[in-house]
Parts: sequence; structure tokens; C-alpha cells
Amino acid sequence: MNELTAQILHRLHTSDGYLSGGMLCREFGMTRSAVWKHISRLRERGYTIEAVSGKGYRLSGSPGIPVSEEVMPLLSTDRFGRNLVFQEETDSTNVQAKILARQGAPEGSVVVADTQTGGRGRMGREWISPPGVNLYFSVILRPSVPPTRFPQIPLLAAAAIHQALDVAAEGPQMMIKWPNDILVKGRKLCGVLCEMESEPDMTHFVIAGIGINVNLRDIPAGIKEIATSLFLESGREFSRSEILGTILNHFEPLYEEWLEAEDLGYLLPYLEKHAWLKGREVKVERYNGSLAGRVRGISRTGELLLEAGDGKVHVVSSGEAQLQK
Ligand code: BT5
Repeated sequence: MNELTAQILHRLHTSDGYLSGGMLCREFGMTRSAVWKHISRLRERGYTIEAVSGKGYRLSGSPGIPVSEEVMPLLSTDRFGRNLVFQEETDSTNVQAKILARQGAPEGSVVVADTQTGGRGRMGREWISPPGVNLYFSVILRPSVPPTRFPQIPLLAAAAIHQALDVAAEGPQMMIKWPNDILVKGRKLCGVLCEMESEPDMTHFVIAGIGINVNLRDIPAGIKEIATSLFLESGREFSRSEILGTILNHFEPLYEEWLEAEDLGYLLPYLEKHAWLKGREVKVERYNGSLAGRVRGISRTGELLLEAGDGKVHVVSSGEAQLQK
């Protein structure tokens, strides 16, 4: 979308009623037919714009593409999403966010893509990222806290996403699966991948990468049995820009609180209330072997508390928890 079309879209978005053609001509220094051309371009992209003679133009529907012009008017944040880069196609928003972060992009900058050719999960796994339906985005964080606290960030992000989806997509009962997933009835709706760049005594930044299946109707082969989407769980489509805006609006205050806090203690009641694993028998695969037991909860510092058969409670800091049938 070119700059002028984007500005006109922004104007339509932020206007309560009709905007007269004459006013748009004066504001943007263009002719009526030029204004009309921009309106037509927006309609081609899926925006519904009413044109009433004597009144002007009014935006009454948008395709919900998570571009800056759509997301920005929805934000109540100071920093998160204020610098938002949208890419139709990219390798991985985490990779792109890292490049921006290295160039000095401010905290809260977001890279969002319509599709990813190299979407990544943890430990080199793939994140399947078809175009036109889902959200794939990465937030640049520059937390001024000891790096030992960084493993808490995926849970923090998951809590923010859970809160936001509860507001934006009420209905499906979503649960948080330690350490980085949101599930509906045991199927994966969302995953979080946090990556950091640091030197021994200094952390430069953390990238919080988030993938959410929003309007996905046909679950791709390979994840058919384990994945779901907001559409499949609720039977309706969602605006991706609204979902993204709502998540950023929840993420920023939770993150600010976390920076001030000593640990995740303030979030534990929320995390426990919506914990998928609590009380369940699981096996956790770790780099140094597996451990089986019953999940007792999450520690204030974000680890999984697992009670083994001998009654001993183990503190598990990372790994993949699988339910024991
Ligand atoms: C995750 O990894 O859940 C983290 C996913 C993070 C994706 C975002 S998208 C934006 C940003 N840019 C990136 O490149 N990544 C981030 P993990 O826990 O390892 O789960 C990966 C597993 O989830 C795969 O092995 C599949 O089994 C499954 N999976 C892959 N694509 C999926 C999808 N679209 N929906 C649900 N499950 C999926």
C-alpha cells in the first residue's frame, strides 16, 4: 500500500462519521478523482468504504490485515507496536526482528508477516505459516533485568496472549501449557518462541515470537491431530489486526509490571487458574533425559514443579511436557 493510500486509510479509521471528499482533497492536496483512486485501491484490498453523496466516505469494514494503519488506531500502548513493520512474506519474523534489533530498533517494535517461509518453533522445529489466515509476529524486548529471569518471558507472553484472546475471542476455553503454548481442548492454538542475543555480561535484546492460528480452516497435514484455530473453535472469523492490537495492549502492561517485580509471583494465580498441566501426569523430555511425575504447579520463577513417584518435587526449568495416557 502506498504512503498516501495508507494515510487516507488512517484518516478513515480515526474518523467517527463520514469524511467529505472535499476535506480529503484539502488535507492531502489532491483532486477528487485522485481521492477516488485511493478509495478504489482500498476497496480492492478488501476494505468496505461507503460513499454517500453530500456526506462523503465512511469506513464500515476492513479485511483485518495486521498492517500498521489498521493496528495503530487500536493501540492503547506507549511503546508496544508503535513501530510496526508488516511484511507480506518473510523467512521468519524472529529473524527479521533480530536484524531490526541489531540496528537499534526501540523496545516494543513489532515485525508481523502474512506468511513465513521459514517459521520456527523451539529446538529447530518448524512453525507452519500459511498466508492470509493467521498471525505471525515478533516483539523486540530490551529487559533491564538479570538474564536469569529471561526464561520467564514465554510464560509472561502466554499469559498476555491468553488475557487478550479471552477478550477478543471469548468463547473457546483456552489453557496455558507450560512453558510456551496456548491450547484449546488439548490442541495447539498458539506457540511462543523467545530468543535472545547477549554477550557474557550484557544482554542486548530478547525477541518474543508469537504464532497464532486465527482464521485457519484446514489444518495442514502434519499437525492435523494436534492443532486448532480460533475459527475452528468458535465458528467465526476474526480480524487479525484487532487480535494483534489487543495482545499488544495486554502484553505491555504485564511486561512493565514484570520489570518492576522480582519474579512471576504476581502472575501465578492467573497462570495456575488457566494451567493445562496442573495435577496431570506428564513426562518431561529434557536434554539430559526424561522425568515423569505429577504436575504440582509453577514456581515463582517460572519452572514446572513435578512430583515424582518417590514424592520428591523436581524443579524443571525447560523441556517438553507430554501427557501420560
Ligand atoms: C512453538 O514451538 O510453539 C513456537 C512457535 C513460534 C512461532 C512464531 S511465528 C512468529 C515467530 N517467527 C518464527 O519463526 N517463530 C515465531 P514448539 O513448542 O517447538 O512447537 C513446534 C511444534 O508445533 C511443531 O513441531 C509442530 O508439531 C507444531 N506446529 C507447527 N506449526 C503449527 C501451527 N501453525 N499450529 C499449531 N501447531 C503447529
